[in-house]
Amino acid sequence: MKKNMSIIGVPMDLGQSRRGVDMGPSAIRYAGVVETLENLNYDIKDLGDVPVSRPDSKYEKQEDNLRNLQQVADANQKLAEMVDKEITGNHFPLVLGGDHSIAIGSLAGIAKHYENLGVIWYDAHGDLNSGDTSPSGNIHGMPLAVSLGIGNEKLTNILGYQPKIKPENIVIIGARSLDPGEKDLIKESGINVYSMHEVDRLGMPAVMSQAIDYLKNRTDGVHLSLDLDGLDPEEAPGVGTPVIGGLSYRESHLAMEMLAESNILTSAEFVEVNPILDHKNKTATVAVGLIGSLFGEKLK
Ligand code: B3U
Ligand code: MN
Ligand code: MN
Repeated sequence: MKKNMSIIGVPMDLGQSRRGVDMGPSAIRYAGVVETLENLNYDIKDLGDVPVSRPDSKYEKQEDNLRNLQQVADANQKLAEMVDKEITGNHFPLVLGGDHSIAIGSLAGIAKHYENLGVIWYDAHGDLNSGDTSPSGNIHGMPLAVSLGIGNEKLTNILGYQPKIKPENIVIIGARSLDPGEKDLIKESGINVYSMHEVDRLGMPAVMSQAIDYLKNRTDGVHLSLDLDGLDPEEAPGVGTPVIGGLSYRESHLAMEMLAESNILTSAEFVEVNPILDHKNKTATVAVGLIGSLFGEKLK
């Protein structure tokens, strides 16, 4: 893993309808992310936060059933440019959200640098909706579809190219709440999914070693997009759309440790921490613990 790392915060809450997730980057910093990584001998440059505008009116739907489309597109454009620049400068980008719509900008900035980017999507949800299939109009339920080139051009065409990723290079882990349109897309596109059913059946060690072997053989870089609602809400209560029956704290640490050992990761983001819904910053603290495992805490 690269020892030079850049942290970018995205105080975004416009991709969904509950206030508070914009404070996620502050909560994760407050829980000690920089200190944790410095103790693991990373050279950290904290670039601060990407500017995010306020909505015009109350979280309005704009064209194509998309809430706050223009504001979400603008912030993701800036994020994409920053991520692109950090990778060009040989820094590992670690992006802190914010709601999951920020993966649109992260992936736009990252995927330019790889022929065959792999993505691990650790999440209760598939985030594979478009304006046509979304039950909510919330863009945080759409970033994977957008990165496949599905959806409004203002989102799919950030940095002027699309698609960003290929369906067969995606591995979703922890899914337990998929909308009908998302299930159809998974079936027809060849996206790999380890839902909670597979995690229960195979166990996390087998799931992670299969996912790692698969991606190692076919990709030239791997991005981890970790939505804290992938974990069980008992352990990560500070999220906007909790779904019971999730991945445990221990399973999640093991997953991060196996990723650390594999050395395949080239970028990462941690999203959906909502301090207003949290208990004593527990979810941000869990996020920082997972970041520690992901960057080699156990290996030292
Ligand atoms: N699939 C639903 C709910 C949802 C997606 N992502 C989150 N929630 N966090 C939707 O609105 O697209
Ligand atoms: Mn998500
Ligand atoms: Mn989710």
